[in-house]
Amino acid sequence: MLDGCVPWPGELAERYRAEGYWSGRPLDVLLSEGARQHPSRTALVDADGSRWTYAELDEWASRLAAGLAETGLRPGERVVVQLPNVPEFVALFFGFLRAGVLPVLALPAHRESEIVPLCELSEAAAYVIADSDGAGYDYRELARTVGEAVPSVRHVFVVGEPAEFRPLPSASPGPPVSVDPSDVALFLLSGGTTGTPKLIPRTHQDYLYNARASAAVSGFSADTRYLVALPAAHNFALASPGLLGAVAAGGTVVLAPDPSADTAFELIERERVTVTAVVPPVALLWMDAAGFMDEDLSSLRLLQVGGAKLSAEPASRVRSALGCDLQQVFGMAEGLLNFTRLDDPDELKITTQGRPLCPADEVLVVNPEGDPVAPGESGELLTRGPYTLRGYFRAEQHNARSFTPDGFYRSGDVVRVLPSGHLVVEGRVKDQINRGGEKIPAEELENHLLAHPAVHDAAVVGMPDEVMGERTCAFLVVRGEAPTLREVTAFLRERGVAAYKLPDRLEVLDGFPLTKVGKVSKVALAQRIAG
Ligand code: J2J
Repeated sequence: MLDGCVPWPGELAERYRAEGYWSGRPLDVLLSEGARQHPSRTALVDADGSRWTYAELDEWASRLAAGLAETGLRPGERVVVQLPNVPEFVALFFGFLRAGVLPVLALPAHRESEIVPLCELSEAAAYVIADSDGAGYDYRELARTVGEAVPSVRHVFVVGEPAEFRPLPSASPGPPVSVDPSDVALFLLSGGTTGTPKLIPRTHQDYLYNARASAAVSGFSADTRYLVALPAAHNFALASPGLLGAVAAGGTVVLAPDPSADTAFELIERERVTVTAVVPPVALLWMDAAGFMDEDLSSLRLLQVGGAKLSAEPASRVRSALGCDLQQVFGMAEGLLNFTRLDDPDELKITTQGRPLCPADEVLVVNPEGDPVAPGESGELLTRGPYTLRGYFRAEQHNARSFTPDGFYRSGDVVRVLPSGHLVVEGRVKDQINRGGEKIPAEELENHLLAHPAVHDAAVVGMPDEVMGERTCAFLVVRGEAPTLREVTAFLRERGVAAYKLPDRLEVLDGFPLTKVGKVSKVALAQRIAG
């Protein structure tokens, strides 16, 4: 396995192979087999209505792969990819797999403070962007900063107007590069809890299983038309089952530039979309909008909701509001995916976050001492399995804390397991805010706040919010005059912090409440602003 990654131990690897979860095939077979089996079916449709068959997408990916190689990118090198939901994302994703070059999937919302450390940590050889986000933000500016700050970045490729950079490379396809299916295919980003980014290596065969098994459990077929409403770089929209699941099933991927009801409903009607995945605030918005918008949503059969907890009340309204079935998905880019099943009773679909995808997923629920709780009691979810990472990339110290000695990933989520095996997510022990599915590592934001000249101490906590689930409150102890929320957010933007990480509220205190062991008590802080 790539240096800096932690492989599965031999015994478990043997089991995953023997039981058929690891097929020993590269991830790219999803597209290459599709192109062989049904070349003329529609694989991809973009927001403007441009369409690509499986054969065309396959050819495009091969040309990109050849272009990447011709540019001098070698197998095993990393490339940070930051693209919106454009067709180039899909073609390039497969192009990278074919060239053996490893994409590091950043989100379009990321800015300098996320992208520079990512490029450094991954020692990225290149950076791929769109020219702009369509709303006035110019990624080429960010690329200039990256180019100056990170010497390993040799190339910047731009979808759109390249300015001084390069367009996406393209060349006549050469012989395929052979890849080891047990090695890394791509890197996903962790939601994180610390001050520095964490990269999640996903191997060819683990991600292939992830996409195929998710597609099966969600009933994907050749008739599936999947709307990519969340960022395609997110594990949910990419592979749970996401666009890779749709390709695995021989279905069609439809790209939405944003998840607004206006955009999504129009595409659902135009393309007869059958399934999509959203975060809870988007589901709430869509349910409200469906009441007064008149697009025809009758093609929609399934709405997947995950990324943050969907409460039972809105969950119970999905069918009447949108005319489709609900599937709750509790997943993580680190691996473990839980789905409610299509044939589960309504009660489970509405009140649980699903059960593990794979029979070989091991789930432990433990108390703060690390001992298993009694069945049905709540505790922290630990997990290992055929598609759950064994360690973050180049993060030995962090790995020692994030994994048990026998390789279970400490999810930081507090869950309870029902007799049926379904999990109910009850909370969290990790120091992270989940703002409508977008994850904010508290320590990272606190470090940025501490850089402000008037800030003596900072503590960030989540506050309950009806729509977002949580919003972010920054508590500050200040020197001299306290800055306003507007000043603080302007300061954070200036530092290149992604907009979704900006605090929604500011509270200034003389000092922080402490726990018995003298640490800042986030529980006490959260209580101050609850309700
Ligand atoms: C409560 N919390 C949830 C849920 C994720 C599918 C779906 C989601 C993600 C994802 C994903 C939750 N109820 N239904 O990768 O493939 C919180 C938990 C979890 C963290 C992971 C996928 N679904 N969560 O959200 O890596 O705290 O993945 O540990 O972004 O989101 O975040 P992320």
